[in-house]
Amino acid sequence: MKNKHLPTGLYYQFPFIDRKERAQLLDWLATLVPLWEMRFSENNPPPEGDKQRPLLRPVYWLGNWQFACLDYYHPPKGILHRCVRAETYPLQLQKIVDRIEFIARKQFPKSFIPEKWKLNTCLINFYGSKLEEDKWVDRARVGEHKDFEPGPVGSLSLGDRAFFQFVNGKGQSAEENIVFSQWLEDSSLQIFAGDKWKNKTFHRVQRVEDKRKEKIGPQIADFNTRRINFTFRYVPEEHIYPFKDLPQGKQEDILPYVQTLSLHSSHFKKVLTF
Ligand SMILES: O=C(O)CCC(=O)C(=O)O
Repeated sequence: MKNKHLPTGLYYQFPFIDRKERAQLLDWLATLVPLWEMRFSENNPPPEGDKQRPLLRPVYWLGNWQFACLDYYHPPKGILHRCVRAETYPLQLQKIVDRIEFIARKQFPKSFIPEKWKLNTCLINFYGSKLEEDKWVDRARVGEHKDFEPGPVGSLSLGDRAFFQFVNGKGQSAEENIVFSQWLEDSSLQIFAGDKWKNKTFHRVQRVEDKRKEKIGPQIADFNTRRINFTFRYVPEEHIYPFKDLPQGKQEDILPYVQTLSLHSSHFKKVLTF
């Protein structure tokens, strides 16, 4: 199913990847060791009224890692020392990304695509349930937010389907707040672009079904993954920093994460030897 009746700036294709590509991606995903990051750190403590907390889910980043405690990429002001050079895409993923870029350039007006735009950044979100004091607690959702990286964002979904919405405001649940809803199926591609979907509205994942009962992703302690989503974004190269170029306090804050990553990633192993 393709895009027939979607508003300008939205694209949806199901299925987008075939069974072989899906199987290859799942084999590779099983080798990852995602991080369960804390929102804040020693040098970036919670602001008044907020508190230290783990993220809702484990994540993995490719291209550059936007550590939560470095406050994510948020142009125009929040660009310095937020994106840390990370692993490149494995070949099978790069081929998929090339196809997504091709579709975006073909589907959207030129004005939606920034100069030098390429999907050089990927956030992999692991959605599922967490074991907390002997109870499985559903953590498979994302609250209203914007992806601040410029240009189209591509989103590839694996596993149970997710109910995804664009909404006008943060934290309002009224029906009239909802601008557009879309079920994101296993192996589907969604792309969103342009002022309306990137800047004017927020997006969220309201819920993820629990129907497929398929084991996907790596083993994660006390966590049961039922959906994995890749969002591909663009960060200008000049805003991506090697670990060694971060100020000392920021290096200290993310060092435990980099050490953990280095146990399984040759990229992060090298980072620590310089
Ligand atoms: O999981 C999804 O479909 C959306 C994820 C998302 O909103 C994000 O990574 O910013």
